[in-house]
Amino acid sequence: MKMTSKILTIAAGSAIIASSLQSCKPKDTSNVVSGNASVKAYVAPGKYDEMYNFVSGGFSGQMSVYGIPSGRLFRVIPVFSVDPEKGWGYSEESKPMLNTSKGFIPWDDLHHVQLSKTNGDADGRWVFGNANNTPRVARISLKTFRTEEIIEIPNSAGNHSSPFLTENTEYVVAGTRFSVPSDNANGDVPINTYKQNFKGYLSFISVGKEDGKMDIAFQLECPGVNFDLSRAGKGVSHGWFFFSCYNVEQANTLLEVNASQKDKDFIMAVNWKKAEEYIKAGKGRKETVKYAHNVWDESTHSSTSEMKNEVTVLNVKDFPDICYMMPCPKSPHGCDVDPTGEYIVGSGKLAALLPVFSYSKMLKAIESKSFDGDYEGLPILKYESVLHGEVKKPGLGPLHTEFDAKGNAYTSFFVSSEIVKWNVKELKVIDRKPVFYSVGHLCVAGGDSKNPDGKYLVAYNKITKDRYLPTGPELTQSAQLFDISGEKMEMILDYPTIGEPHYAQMILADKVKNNSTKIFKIDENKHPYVTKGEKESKIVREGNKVHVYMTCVRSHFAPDNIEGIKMGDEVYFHVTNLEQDWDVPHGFAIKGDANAELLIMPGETQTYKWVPNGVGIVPFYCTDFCSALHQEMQGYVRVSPAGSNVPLTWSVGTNLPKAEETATK
Ligand code: K7E
Ligand code: CUA
Repeated sequence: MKMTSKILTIAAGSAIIASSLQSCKPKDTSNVVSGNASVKAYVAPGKYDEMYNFVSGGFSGQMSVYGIPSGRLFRVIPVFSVDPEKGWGYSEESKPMLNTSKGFIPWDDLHHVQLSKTNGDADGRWVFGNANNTPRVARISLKTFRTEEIIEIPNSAGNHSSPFLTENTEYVVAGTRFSVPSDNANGDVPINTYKQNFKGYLSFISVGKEDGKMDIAFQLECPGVNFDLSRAGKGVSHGWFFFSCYNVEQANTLLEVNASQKDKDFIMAVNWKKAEEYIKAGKGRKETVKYAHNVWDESTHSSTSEMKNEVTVLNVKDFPDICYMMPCPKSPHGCDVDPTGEYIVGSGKLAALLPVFSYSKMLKAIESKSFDGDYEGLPILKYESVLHGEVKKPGLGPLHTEFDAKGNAYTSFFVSSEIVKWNVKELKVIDRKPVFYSVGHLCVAGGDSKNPDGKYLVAYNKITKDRYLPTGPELTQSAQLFDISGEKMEMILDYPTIGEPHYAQMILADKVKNNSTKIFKIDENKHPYVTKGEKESKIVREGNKVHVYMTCVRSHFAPDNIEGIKMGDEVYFHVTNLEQDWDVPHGFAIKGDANAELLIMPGETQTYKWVPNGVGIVPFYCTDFCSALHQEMQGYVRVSPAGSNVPLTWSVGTNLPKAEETATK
């Protein structure tokens, strides 16, 4: 009886919170884009956009590339999910990229993108993304717009507070969303031993200055809370990192109620320079773990997956000058640092105000030990002594904040469905505009950098409802573009997006476009199965493995007639695209096979594994419309029964020597 009534109380409480978290529809849904505004988003046919916009795909696991201000979609870059369109996860070369300590995983959930930085500004070299579900960080090349590296993160679960970069891309940082027992601890424990057994790990992944190669430099073992989001300090606060934490109650069930009990959660300030010193001084402990490190090599057009087995861990409890807790009202989500590095904005999802913390006040509070007890051994700084001030009644359900170069901040409000512009120093609201509906992240051009470009803002909305033609129960997620060059924000465009966007970033096109790869030089192709000219094409049988060294060029494959393949064979088509011309990929697909297609870039070799599933003639063809005679770009394989003595033969341009003979057999 007692039990039941307790459950009812919890359920009722959760209903109240849940309903307050649902969005309310802004009143003036009639808000429309004026004729003048549409000109601002207009990019004439044949003209380039001003900015690249890299947008997370959420549960699609991919990253998409848009032009701003037109909102035109240029490319979907496969990252953590297989992409049959591009053969990602299907070609032999790309399969290792999706390998993990648990084997090949075809999907993930990508929430945050981060452009690599030099001196606090995007430098146009790489863009990073996080896998939320099976913790990983990916690095994508902005030369090839291809995922070049994926590193798995041990001791982590729900890699949400990730990937966030320090000012010179010294580290990509990843905080765990779920605290869990560490990988090498006995995890077979009751769930309600959370407080004793669950830990929260922060991972500092180093990034090679020239090649971008990632390596887990060290991990910080922290109290078992949920790390949600983070930002590096910059400028004055370079050397520090800030993480929003929720569930400091350490609840293990019904978090919507049980992790909303306390008036304040925390933003954890981490002195990573100090942590680095301790690591250099050998204070870390080595832990045996298992994680995959996958690297794409542009010269071999292939990837490798290496299993690693050790990380260095520092338990922050043993080093009291690394971590400090700043109280932050009500389940903070976004934790954003302004361009100067002095101000840190916490966005409590359930808070009716926006606290802005001061880095210099924080330093003073640490110096003068202005503490309010501790949280699991980590000093709690007094709220008043670290607070710059609060923005009062800014809106409902603040999530994320970005900045312009004029001292203004822009915050997204999920519940009240609006973007609010406010002045960081004076904490005064300047403007508010409704969005349609329930915005999650927002992105200002360069909005997390030291020198924001501040001309455009995009709101990434969670709910689309009546904005587009209905498409069944689910509607595309909607992005809304604002011109923020003036005092007031002006909405200039709606455009649909791929998957569910969370964070996105924008960069001036000039920083990227001239470095973009056009072709791969065939002379430099070091693929072990490359075929550098048609005359070199051949087929080699090794037992039941058959290697087809194939070329393609407008508009034929060589060879395009193959006989002597038998049931039980494993056939590897190593297809080299001989083109040396921009934007001329060829495709490769084969009838009735459970694999996808290949899409082979100029000068590249890619491999298609085929296990024949029936005796007979099996056609293959080019899937990418490459020339006027694309439809002629095709071929045949003859599959014979196991044990057949049909000899292995291949040709192009002539009928097989034994055509007549075999036809009569
Ligand atoms: Cu706010 Cu996953 Cu960054 Cu979505 S998160 S909105
Ligand atoms: Cu090659 Cu179509």
